[in-house]
Amino acid sequence: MGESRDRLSRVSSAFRDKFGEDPHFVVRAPGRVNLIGEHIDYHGYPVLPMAISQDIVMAVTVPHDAAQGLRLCNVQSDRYRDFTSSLAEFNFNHMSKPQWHHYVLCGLKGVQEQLPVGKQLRGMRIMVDGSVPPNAGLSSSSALVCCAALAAMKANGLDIPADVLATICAKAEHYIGTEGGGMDQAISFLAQAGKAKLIEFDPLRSSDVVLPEDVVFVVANSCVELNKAATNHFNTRVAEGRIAVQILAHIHNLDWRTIKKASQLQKQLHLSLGPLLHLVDKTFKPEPYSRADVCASLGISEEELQTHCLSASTQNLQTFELLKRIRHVFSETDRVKVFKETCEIGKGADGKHECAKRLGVLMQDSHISCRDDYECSHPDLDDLVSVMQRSGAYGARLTGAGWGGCAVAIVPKQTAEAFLKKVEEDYFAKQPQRAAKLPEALFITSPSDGAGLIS
Ligand code: ADP
Ligand code: NG1
Repeated sequence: MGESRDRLSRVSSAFRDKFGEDPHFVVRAPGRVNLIGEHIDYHGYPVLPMAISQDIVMAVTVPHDAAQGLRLCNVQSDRYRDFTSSLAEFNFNHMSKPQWHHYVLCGLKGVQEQLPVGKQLRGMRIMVDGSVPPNAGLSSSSALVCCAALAAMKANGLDIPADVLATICAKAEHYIGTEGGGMDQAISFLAQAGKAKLIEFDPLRSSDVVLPEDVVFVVANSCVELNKAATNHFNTRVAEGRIAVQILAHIHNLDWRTIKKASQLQKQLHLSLGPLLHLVDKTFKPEPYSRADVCASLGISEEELQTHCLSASTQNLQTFELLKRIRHVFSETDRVKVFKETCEIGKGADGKHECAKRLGVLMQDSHISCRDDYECSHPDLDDLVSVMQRSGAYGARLTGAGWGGCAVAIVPKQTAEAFLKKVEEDYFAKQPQRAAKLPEALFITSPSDGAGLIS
């Protein structure tokens, strides 16, 4: 509570220093930690995140002069430079590496698209203050997009329901170029203090997941940063998954050109996850597929491969891992299902320890699948997960997109302090640049509230 008051007063005072007036309102949107269900939201499958207390806050005024555009500033002005723009058009060109203001523009454009044709967003002065570690898998980017959308909604007197805003923001963040799912924006808007959520898609909905009382979740940053929009790793995985789904659809005489997600395929095949996994093992060879292999499997030309299977950023891929990627998608989906069921059974049961142990095993298996099948880990992150496991966690796994960033561990409450000390010694103290990032890089987290107006 004290901390959020400090943040409010910090952003308000930075706003006054910059613009010489008080902000009209302050909004916040939280980051998240995903407990389980990685890289499956864009296949339409449920995920199980919770919001964290780290967030993006924006202090905002709406000038009377309608001609005023956007003036965007950041408390960390040395890292995130001031940006000024008209709101008549949104420029996402030249984004080989997106700048921070592009994420804000995504949120604004998402709301702009809700206005009647010809109507423009009102100008805004915005001061941003963020506490979500950037490029760490805790969704700082979506917190920024969601916070900007919320600011635009308030500034324009609109009243858009949280689930609609979440969908708007998920779509708008695609302007950055990463073809993510909707998990981050959904939990940022739909989170409730004290509750982890099962987020389901098509249509978007959320339900509470009661976590065991005698555990805590600990987040640790591997201190390896990756800006996912600056590499092609993420979209390559999306393309590989899509192609695997399309080949399975083609083999079963479905209209494969209209099927893009594993969940669509599953619905049309009427199969449960076990038989689907069996089918995957039977269908795909372990070696990477060449473009010619994919064309032959689908009975299409190179041109059709480009139109029906590849996105703008994946047109030039030469090889595709299909078996491992789609095996991860189905096995991870199954783990989410079992995780949720285990939490339900664990509620009020005597075997609480057993429940936490089972959740730990699922998290551990999820990490192995991300590391070996989805290949979205990093050696330092693997090391951190092993350290967490050895330090007394029931289980640990990378969280978020991966290739660096954070791990999350489920830890007995009683031994949490000893756990933190051991992880500090065995991971952070080993390298000065890691030690310098403490305490922000290692913390116990509990589910925080979703995005909203805070002043
Ligand atoms: P994440 O896993 O944190 O979402 P991304 O690579 O998707 O990582 O996005 C991180 C980007 O979000 C940063 O490079 C930066 O452009 C932007 N960002 C994050 N936090 C802030 C902040 N406090 N202020 C301004 N921009 C931020
Ligand atoms: P982060 O960790 O914020 O980069 C990304 C995607 C999610 C999801 C996860 C992997 C975006 C905005 N977010 O999250 O939708 O696919 O990776 O589970 O693209």
